[in-house]
Amino acid sequence: RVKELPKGFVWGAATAAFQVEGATSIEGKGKTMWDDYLIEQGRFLPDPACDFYHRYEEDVKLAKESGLDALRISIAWSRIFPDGTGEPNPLGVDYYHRVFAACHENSIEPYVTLHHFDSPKAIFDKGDWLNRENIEAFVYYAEYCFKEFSEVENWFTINELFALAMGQYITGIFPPCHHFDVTSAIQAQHNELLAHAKAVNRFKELGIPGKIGLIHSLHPVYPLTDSEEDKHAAKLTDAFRNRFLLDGSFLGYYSEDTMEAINEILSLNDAELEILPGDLDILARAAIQNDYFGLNYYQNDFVKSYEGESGNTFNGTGEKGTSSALRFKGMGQIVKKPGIPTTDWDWNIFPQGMYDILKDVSDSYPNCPTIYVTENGLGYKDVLKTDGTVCDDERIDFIDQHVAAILQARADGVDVEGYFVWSLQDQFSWANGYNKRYGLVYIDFDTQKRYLKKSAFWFKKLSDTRS
Ligand code: BGP
Repeated sequence: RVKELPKGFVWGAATAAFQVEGATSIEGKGKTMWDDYLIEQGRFLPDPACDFYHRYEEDVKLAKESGLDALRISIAWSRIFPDGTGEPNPLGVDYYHRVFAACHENSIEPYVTLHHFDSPKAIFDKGDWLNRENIEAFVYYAEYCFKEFSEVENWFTINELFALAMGQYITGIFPPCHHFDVTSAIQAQHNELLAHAKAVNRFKELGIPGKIGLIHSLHPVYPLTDSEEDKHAAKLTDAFRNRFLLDGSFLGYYSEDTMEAINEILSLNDAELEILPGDLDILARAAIQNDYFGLNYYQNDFVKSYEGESGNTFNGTGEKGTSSALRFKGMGQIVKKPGIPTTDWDWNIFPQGMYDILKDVSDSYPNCPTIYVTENGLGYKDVLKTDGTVCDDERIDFIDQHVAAILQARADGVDVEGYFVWSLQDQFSWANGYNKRYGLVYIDFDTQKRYLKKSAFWFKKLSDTRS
């Protein structure tokens, strides 16, 4: 399949602070929205995860050995501002300077996300993204980072606004665990778009050298059948899951088509969205100032029309077949399609979706700048053999097929310039814990020993084809 990569193509891996660092309560770090919740839930803890806080030098070297020249890292807001705002914590600031230095010593470019699902507890307790005061706190934090970490050239404001809002307010698998609270889900996304836009506008006003963008996880949506009902359900789902955020990010307003679908969903759920005067001006200013767009793609959605009440069952254990269709009143239901392979966590494996969504974004949003695929990967129950090897052929095959789709989109005119596999190393998964492994590097969580998987060697081989 993929024999070589284009010259200059960015070849990286992604991580997120809370999923790798551990060290959740030392050296002045404040709590996040997750700390108490995970203890109460009692399934798995985020400490020490893969102890990146203490082992970042080793991991960055392993990234180099795997042929990476870019690494997505997120800053934990509550490591810089333990209470979300106020005075910075010098130990947290120093830690990230050291991480970025380690990257640069290994010729790895850090791509830095400011918010990756980990609002400080103080911010979360005040309503998280639903409270507009927190938007200002985010911009304050962002501005501090832009100025302090001048060694960083590539920034992302917020990771996966949709996945966060869905987890928090629709499926209830992220704190505060509300179910089908449609008003909060849509409002949180609008407010996050504002936070992103304000941070981008500030970045440009201050003339910060470097580049900035945001990250959306997109699922291309396909009607299960050709029936008018399924097509309509797919249109609604696409508006709710993709268009609302893409419009807000790259048009600077929500198009009539999108709002027609969103309003249909809102009215059937007795939900509402508040857009204040001035909001759209803020979005419009940012919409033309993004330097790049980070697109995360894991899977697509097949959609069937649905008339009943909302509900779903989540597979957070990796026992194949234990999730149910997501049934969403007034929108549709997301179902499996016979013949389409799935992972142990019931995620579709559908590389065609990567091509389709890249093409769609590039064709529909002329303001969308250069795209990086900032996450894609396979959650798998990898096995470490006694000889220290991990033979993850399934992962290699998955990445290979998806990178092939990206290169095809590129050949067909899409400006896509890089790929970040999720993830560099096995790490903590928000709603699945530790048996869902994604890394190029295997972590023995008992000993914290690292082992390069077969996929890391494959990644390195492809990396070398660029020179
Ligand atoms: C994305 C997140 C990541 C990561 C990944 C895999 O939505 O940005 O943080 O966790 O998905 O998801 P999961 O861990 O649920 O399998």
